[in-house]
This record gives sequence, C-alpha cells and structure tokens, in this order.
Amino acid sequence: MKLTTEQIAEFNTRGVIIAREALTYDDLQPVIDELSAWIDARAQTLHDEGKIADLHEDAPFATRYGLLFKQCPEIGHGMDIMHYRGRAIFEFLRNENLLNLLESLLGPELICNPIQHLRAKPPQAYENREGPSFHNAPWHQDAGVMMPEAEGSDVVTCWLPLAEATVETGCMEVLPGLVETGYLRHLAAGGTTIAPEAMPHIEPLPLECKRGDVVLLSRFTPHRSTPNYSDQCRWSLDLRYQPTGHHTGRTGHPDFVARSRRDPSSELTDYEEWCRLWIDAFENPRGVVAHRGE
Ligand SMILES: O=C(O)CCC(=O)C(=O)O
Repeated sequence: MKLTTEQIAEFNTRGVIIAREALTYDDLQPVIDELSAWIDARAQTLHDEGKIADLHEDAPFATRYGLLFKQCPEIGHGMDIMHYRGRAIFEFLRNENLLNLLESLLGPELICNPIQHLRAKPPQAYENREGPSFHNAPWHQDAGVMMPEAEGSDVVTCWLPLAEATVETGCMEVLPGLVETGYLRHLAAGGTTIAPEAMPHIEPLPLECKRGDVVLLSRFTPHRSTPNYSDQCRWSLDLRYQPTGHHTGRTGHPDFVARSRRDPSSELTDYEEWCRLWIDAFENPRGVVAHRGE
C-alpha cells in the first residue's frame, strides 16, 4: 500500500499518521510464530532452572508473556531484535508493504536504521516493583535518541502493534504538529526525556491501533507510552528508515540497504550476513551508540 497525497501532506504537517490496515495477516504472523517459539524455549529453560513454575503453554500470544513475566522478569532477557536475531524478523525489516509506506515518504532508496526494538510491555500489575517502569517510555523525540549529527537526517519511525494497542494496554501518545520545531533539549535522567522547560503545551493524542496498522512518526514528534492496565501484553515493533546517504545517528550499530530501485543488488537479502553484522558490532565495538540527552 502506498500512502495517499493527503496522508503524505498530513505526515508533513502533523508529524504523525496511522496507516490503517497497511500490513496483512501473513506479513506479521511469521514474526509472531517465531517469537512464540522463542518464548517457549526461554520459558522451558527458566522452568528447568526452577524460576518458572507454570509454563502456561495454552495461553494465547497476547497473554502468555505477561503470565511468564509475572513469575520471572528474566523471560524477556535477550528478546530484542538484534539479540534474538530471528529469520522472520529479518525478513520483516524488508517487508514489501512496510517499505511501500516508507517509499511514499522518503523515496525509493531506503536504509534500515539500526535503532529498532521489539517491545513486550507486560501488564503493570505484574511488574512487582515500585516507581516508574522502563516499559513506559517518557516524553521524547526520536531525534533525542540519536547522535546530533543525525538531526538533519530524514529518519521516519514505524511503530506497529503485534496485538491490539489501546489506551488500556498502554499505546503511544504523541504531540502532533511540531515538525517545524526541530530538536527540543533532552535530559538523560530516568530515560531520555524532553527537558521540562522545553516541553510543548499541546494536548496529547493517544494512538490506538490494531494489528496491521502502522504508525509513522517524524523524528521531531514528541511521544511517550503509557502504563498497561490490562491483563494482555502490549506487543510492538518500532523500526526506523531513512534515505540512503543520511547519517543514521548510531554509527556503532549496523544499518543496511532495505530497498534500492537504482541498484537492487545493493539490498541486504542475506540473513546470515545480517546476523554477522550485529554479532561483529557487539564483539568488536566501535562508533557511537548513545542518546543525545544531557
Ligand atoms: O513502544 C513504546 O512503548 C515506546 C516506543 C518509543 O518510544 C519509540 O519508538 O521511540
């Protein structure tokens, strides 16, 4: 699906749109199957170590992770994209329907930016800790989690739920209409966040969405995510893409060519090579992996 002229204009003025039903069932199911298998194996390991008593094998995808997390928060260790490195998630980073949305905004030469996450936000009631949860990102712009050199890079964030994201499950909230404002000063305290005096006075807009919808955000759109008051896990991916040649804002992690109409042979299609790039970045650190907050 390509974006309409109206959607592109809205993105350019409001810094956010939701492309409804942009992805099919088949686009996301391989990722969900892969994650379900990963969680199953991890739960089995923690069960063998005596850290999980009930495996909840029959619980659906939307609830099982929370039920395991409640018994042992270690269930999520190693579950982010670059750590678990599944074949299905690699294929999804190059998904045709997803890249068509990005091409509408950024043109046909697309880099997959290495700032990307898989998030499983468990029910707040299962957190078993006091104080703010790291599962609830505070107000920030994505320009605030990149090196300053990337301020001029056209990085677009794609945020998409793997199960329904509602106000109750802790969906994202944004402050729309701030694309011209540029970078707002961020602080590093308690998670990278916009400095109180720089925080715009705009009514937050909750971004409720369903599996198949894709939220597209400008790097300057302030956003946060809120607590999960439901008994379901709020599953999401946040991925970033940019035109080839723009600075990624994270030189210590690998980017790759996701689409090139000019030179298709430059696209990274080799899953093993993608894994090798991440392993090399972790084993031989170089470049910068830092947020911009002071
Ligand atoms: O998914 C979330 O809860 C937060 C995501 C976020 O802040 C981001 O994608 O920049």
